[in-house]
Amino acid sequence: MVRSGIIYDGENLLSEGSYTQGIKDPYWHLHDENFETPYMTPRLTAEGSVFMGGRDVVSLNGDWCFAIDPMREGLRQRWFEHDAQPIDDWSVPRDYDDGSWQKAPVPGCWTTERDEWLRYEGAAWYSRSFEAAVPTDGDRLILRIGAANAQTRVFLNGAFCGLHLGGSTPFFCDLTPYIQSGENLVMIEVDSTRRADAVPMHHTDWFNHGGLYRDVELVKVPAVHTSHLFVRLTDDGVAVDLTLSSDVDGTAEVDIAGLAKGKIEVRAGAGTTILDCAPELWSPDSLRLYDVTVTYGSDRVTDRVGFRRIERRGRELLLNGRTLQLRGIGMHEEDLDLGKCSDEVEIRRRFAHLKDLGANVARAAHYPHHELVARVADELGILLWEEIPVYWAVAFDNPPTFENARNQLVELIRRDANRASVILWGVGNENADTDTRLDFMRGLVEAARAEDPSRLVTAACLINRETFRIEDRLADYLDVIGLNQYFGWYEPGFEGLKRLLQNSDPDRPVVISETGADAVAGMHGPDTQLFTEEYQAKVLTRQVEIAARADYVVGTFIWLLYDFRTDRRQTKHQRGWNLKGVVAADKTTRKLGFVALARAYQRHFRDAD
Ligand code: GCB
Repeated sequence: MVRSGIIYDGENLLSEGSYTQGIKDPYWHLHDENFETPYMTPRLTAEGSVFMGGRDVVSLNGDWCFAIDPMREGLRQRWFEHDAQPIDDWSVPRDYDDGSWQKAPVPGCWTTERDEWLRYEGAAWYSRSFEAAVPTDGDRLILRIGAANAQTRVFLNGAFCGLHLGGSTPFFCDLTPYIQSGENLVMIEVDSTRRADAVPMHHTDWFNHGGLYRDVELVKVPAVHTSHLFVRLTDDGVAVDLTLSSDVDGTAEVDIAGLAKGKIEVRAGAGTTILDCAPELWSPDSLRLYDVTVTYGSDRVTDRVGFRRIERRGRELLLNGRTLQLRGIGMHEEDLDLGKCSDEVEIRRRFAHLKDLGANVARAAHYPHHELVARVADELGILLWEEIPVYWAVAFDNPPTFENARNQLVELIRRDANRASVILWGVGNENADTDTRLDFMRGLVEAARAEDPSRLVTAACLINRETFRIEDRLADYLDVIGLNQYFGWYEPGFEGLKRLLQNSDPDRPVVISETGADAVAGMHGPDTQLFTEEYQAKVLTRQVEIAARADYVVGTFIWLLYDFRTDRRQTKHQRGWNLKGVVAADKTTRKLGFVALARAYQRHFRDAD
């Protein structure tokens, strides 16, 4: 194997050379600061998505070999090329030996794996082998990674397969060109370094967990396979959009069990049909899901889909034609033991708390949560706001940052397009109203609408502290205006909130997308004392009550369900935690605010009869 490297004449880097041929500098890897450049493309993007419903997969979850790599030696020395070399082989760097690495679980966050890794932010390598056969008849073998935070490079058998940007969406890597019969070695570099030009950027109010933290699996698909299937209710019946992996013409069959059957004429790899039928509608009170099967050639995919209509009329929100009020709660994906990992038990616990609050909707903040969240929400009748981490001051003037955000949005929409529970796509959170931000966000709104015309688009906007009005130029492009405001916490008292709501006269629905107050679980005192449970309870009660008086406010999302780790909070009460949860970080201890919020929701927001 030829290992290319840098030829160095003692002073200057001359050119790409070879480590084994004509070695001028055996220490080339010490001098090459462009070591990332060969591994920036190909990019793993939504274009490579595979529709997963109903497919057989081989799980690669389990213990992987693992090492942190703060100096980026894995790329500099090309560790992925050297596997299976004995460590007394003189031709390879002697800094690497993945067989003897420690084991780390996948899915898993290294930040919660060992105390000394809690604040390790940087690159780390995962490696494991698996058995496979070289696909025949044009079949493809695809690796799917549910999510890895935040920048991920995949290598198979020494070859670089692609780079994915973004820490919360699934991505796909076609391994077919590199697969060999028998044992294969996959190595994955996950880099959790925060960056100013990434999405999110380096400054956030949550903890930066690193890891390959969602499922990793292999799926074999035919040469022509379903990349995306989108099934939704329209005025004329059920629309089925099919996108195939290549530009073929043909006919696909669609079957919605107990409801309708039909054909989809596919031209240049895409087709739509509208099935004239009237499904029983899905709603939080009626959890009807239909089994949908689509077959194209030898490719057969399935999904369980609920049909419902979400729309806005003037300043109202309507679900299946009836007024909808959102009794909401924000959630992070964060766990004392699991970090960013979620499993079904954890997800069901969140939703059990949500139901106990009398809430009907969750804001899955501030990035795409585990895909099971929307599946379980479909099954339990909980509505969802899902969003991408365009949070605070992302590099709005940087086109690659926009492309990264757009790609994450499309990856999220393709993943959850068939989930009835998802009613809102959130495209941003608290971004200052500048010209570049407006262009950036308009682009995202357009991308969301192009990908999914059936849902509403929102963003969490800032209040204008000078005019006390809802005044964000982005509002004109949204279906629902989200408003983050913290009267009673960052702003003294509630008069400002009343003024703001009275001064404003939006032409579309508004939701309070965040409000709340920190409380130390177990700290009691008068309801005038900050950080007590009593004070938090008062803020939540007042907030819900005042917001409900404005007829254009169609709901509130309290910030938030559980206390969470965040390094930017360093008061004596917080010490690295945001304490706005109505439940403590143990996910068990309910604060007084929990009961207060449940009461306020019951009193002020009712479902339409
Ligand atoms: C916000 C942010 C959220 C923070 C929250 C807070 O406005 O959107 O991410 O955690 O305030 O607690 O201050």
